Amino acid sequence: MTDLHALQGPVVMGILNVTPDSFSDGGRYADRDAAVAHGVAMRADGAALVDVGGESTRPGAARVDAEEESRRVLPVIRELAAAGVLVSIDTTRASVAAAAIAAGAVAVNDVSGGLADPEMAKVVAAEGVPWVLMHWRGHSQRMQQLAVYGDVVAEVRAELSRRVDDALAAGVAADKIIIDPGLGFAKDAAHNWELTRHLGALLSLGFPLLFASSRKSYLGSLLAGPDGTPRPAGGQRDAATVATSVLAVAAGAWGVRVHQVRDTVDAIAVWKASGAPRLRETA
Ligand code: PMM
Repeated sequence: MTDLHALQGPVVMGILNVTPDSFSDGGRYADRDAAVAHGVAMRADGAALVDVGGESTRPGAARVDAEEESRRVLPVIRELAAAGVLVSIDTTRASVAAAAIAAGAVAVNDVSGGLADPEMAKVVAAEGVPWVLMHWRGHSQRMQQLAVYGDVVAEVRAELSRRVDDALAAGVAADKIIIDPGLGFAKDAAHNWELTRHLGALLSLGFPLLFASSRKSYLGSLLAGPDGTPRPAGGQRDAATVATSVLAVAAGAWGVRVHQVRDTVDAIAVWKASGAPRLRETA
């Protein structure tokens, strides 16, 4: 099985949402051929992994059923795998993860960190694939109500630590676990920035960390116009995405998850060439 931890880091994961409604690229890659072509292009741009998702997780998004989710992602995963692209499946459902692995996916990216589906840990343990455990407090419809913290860094760290313990107890190997702070998931802009400033506290759990700021709404707020209108998603938050991704890598993140791969790969090349030390080594 692919050893993601052995990939030459920092790893850039390219986002491929095969959904009609994702917040920044919704609809663009709902067509199978367009989706496959985009995945192949992201690999050519330097993505070590392409993260295929069939259910939008934007705040307030309605859920799709497992059949529809599978119908969207499986043909795309099959074709990308056949083209030699390393694919992760972005799902909270064990049945979709299992089908995606059978179709050629080499890793599971679970925004619920195993909470949404009790079967997920069993599938991941049995398949022996890497598993991204993201910090999560509830599905999209209600997640912004759950953005309440006394100390966001300490609470996210403690909740992620519990997700890791549950994964290990279910038989998932420690060297298959990757953690993710889950920017924007039950977090407001101030929470996202606080977590970005304190990635070291999360890295001290001892696992590789994936950082996923790409085109998120807190960057739209940061870049709001003079009248306070947030900068729209699409390509207009990509420079801010690159900047936050490089900050994360410099702080010790193992990888970053982005829509626009090439600029992030270029920026990481600059960071590497500069010889600037990592503030903390990746676990
Ligand atoms: N964010 C989205 C979807 N999947 N997966 C991980 N591991 N971390 C994230 O922060 C994350 C994710 C949000 O939607 P998008 O696919 O449009 O970025």
